[in-house]
Amino acid sequence: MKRMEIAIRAAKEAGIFLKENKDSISGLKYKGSHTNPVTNMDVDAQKIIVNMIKIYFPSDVILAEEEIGKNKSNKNMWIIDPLDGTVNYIHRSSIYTVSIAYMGEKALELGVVFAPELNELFYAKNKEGAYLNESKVHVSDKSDISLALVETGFSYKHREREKFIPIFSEILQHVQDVRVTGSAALELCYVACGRADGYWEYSLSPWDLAAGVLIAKEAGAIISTPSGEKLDIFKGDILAIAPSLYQEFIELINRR
Ligand code: LIP
Repeated sequence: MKRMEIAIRAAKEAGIFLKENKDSISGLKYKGSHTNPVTNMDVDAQKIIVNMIKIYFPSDVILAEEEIGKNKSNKNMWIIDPLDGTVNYIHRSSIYTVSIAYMGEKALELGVVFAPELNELFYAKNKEGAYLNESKVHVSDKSDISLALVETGFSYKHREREKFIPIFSEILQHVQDVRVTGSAALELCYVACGRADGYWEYSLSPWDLAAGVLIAKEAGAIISTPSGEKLDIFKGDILAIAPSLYQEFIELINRR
């Protein structure tokens, strides 16, 4: 059994579990502040994924959002967000995903993002293109930033939110519109399939980013930090954007 097959099977099983048990949310806790909730559903969805991986790849290392004593490696491991969009989920929104990636020795090897209530499965393998369900996807060819629809998100950390507002204001004045969906993984996939022309956000976790970054890259997006440096998913600042918008967007976002 190949890792991609297990990743897709696990994402679908965990996603269907989340969808079918939305009214069984309990054990609502907060990690640090009221803006960062965790529920029994995050933990139970993660168990579905981790148990399946351990059956087929018992010696694989796993980094998962709700894992106690998270592994300290940064390669040859699974990177899992069992429920990306937790705030949306606890408010009964349908905008949430399961995100599963595998980081090899030098690069991300596979990424799977499943949105169960949208019935959308995004996936990619390194150097093999990006797909939505059975169709190959590509970033948009937008070149006029005033006509660009870009996505972003608000950090759980209050001090980050205060710093973010001036940047948000600058971008909002120069693009067609800005959207915040609450799931980094889905926002990266929307850049991959051209529904959005770019996405940027700060202070994310590696599990928010890993799968969506590979999918967006394989669909032709330029991937960097918002300041134009090489992305490190373990540092959490991300820009994924259609190539023809990159230079102008970088200049805009670094005015503040
Ligand atoms: C969320 C991200 C989102 C970000 C939220 C949160 P979670 O991940 O997907 O983009 O704005 O602050 O980090 O916590 O729902 O897995």
